[in-house]
Amino acid sequence: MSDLILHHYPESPFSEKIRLLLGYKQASYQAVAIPVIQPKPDLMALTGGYRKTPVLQIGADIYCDSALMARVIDRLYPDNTVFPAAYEAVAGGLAHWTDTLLFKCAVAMAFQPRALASHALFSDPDAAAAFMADRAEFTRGSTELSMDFSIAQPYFLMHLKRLDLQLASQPFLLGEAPSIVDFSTYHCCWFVHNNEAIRDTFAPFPEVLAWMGRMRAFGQGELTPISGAAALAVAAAATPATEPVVKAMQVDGLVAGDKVNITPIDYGLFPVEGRLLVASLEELAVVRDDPQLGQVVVHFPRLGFKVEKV
Ligand SMILES: N[C@@H](CCC(=O)N[C@@H](CS)C(=O)NCC(=O)O)C(=O)O
Repeated sequence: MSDLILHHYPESPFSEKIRLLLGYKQASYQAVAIPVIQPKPDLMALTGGYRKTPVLQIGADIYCDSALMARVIDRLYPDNTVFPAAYEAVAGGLAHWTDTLLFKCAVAMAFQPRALASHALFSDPDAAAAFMADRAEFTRGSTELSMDFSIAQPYFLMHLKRLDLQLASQPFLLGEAPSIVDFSTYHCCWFVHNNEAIRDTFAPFPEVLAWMGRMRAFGQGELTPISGAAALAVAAAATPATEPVVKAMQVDGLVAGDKVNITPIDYGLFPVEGRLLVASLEELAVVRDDPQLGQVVVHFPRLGFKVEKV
C-alpha cells in the first residue's frame, strides 16, 4: 500500500483521470469518497478552501488539481512515464487544452436535455435543485465552465472525428504507449459515454471506442476505501515533506514565508491562504497552520492558478 490518499467521488471525470492513471501505474492507494456538493468539511480542513475534485493527499502534503497530481504520481511511479521527455511541451499543451476547452464541451454534452432526462440525480427534484445551487455557487464570478450546447456539440464531435482518424494508425494518442494526453482525453469522453442516453454520440467513431476499451482495461489500481476522519488523522500525525523552493520566487516578487493567497483563474474561485513555500515555474505551494491538523502544505500547479500577497 502506497501513502497516497485520493479524495474523490465516483461520478467525477477528473477523478476518473487520476483513478485510471493509478490503474495504469498498478498503484495501491486509499480513497475517501467525498460529498458531491458542499459542505465538505474534511476536504476543506485539508485544502484550506480549494473545493474542486479530486485532491491527492500524501501525509500532510495536499495536492490540488489533477494536472499536478498526475506529475506527482508519475514521479512516484516513473516506469512507463506518461510525460515522455520528447513530447514534454506538446503533451503539456495538449493536456491543458483537453482539460479546459474539451472538458467544457464535455460538460455541455453531459448536461444536454437528452442526457438529463434519464439522469438519476435529476429524477429527484430536491437533489437536482441542491446540485444546481451548489454548482452556481461553485462557478460564481466565472464563465469558464459554461458553453451553449449548440456550440459545444460540433466542437466535441469534430474532436472525436479527429481522434478517430488518428487512432486508426496508432494505439494511443502520441504513439505506442499512453501519455498524459490519453488520460486527459479519456476522462472527457468517459463523462459523456457514462450516460447511456447519449452513448450513441460515439457510434460513428469505432476507433475511439476501441481506444476507450484499451484505456479502461488499465483498471483503477487497488483502492482501499477509508473515511474522511481517517485521512485527517493521517495528516495530523504527519509532518509535511516539502522543501522550500526559493530561487524561482523572484518571478513573483515574493520571498519564502510571505503571506499569500493562491486562487484558480478559471472557476471555483476560492482562495487558499498560507505562507509561501514553493513558487517554481511548475508549482506553487503554501504552508497552512490548521487548528485541527497542525502544519499542512497545499500544492498547486503553476498553470491555472495565481499567487497574490495578502
Ligand atoms: N483543473 C481541475 C478541474 C477539476 C474539476 O473541475 N472538478 C470538478 C469535478 S470533476 C469539480 O470540482 N466540481 C465541483 C465539485 O466537485 O465540488 C483539475 O484538473 O483537477
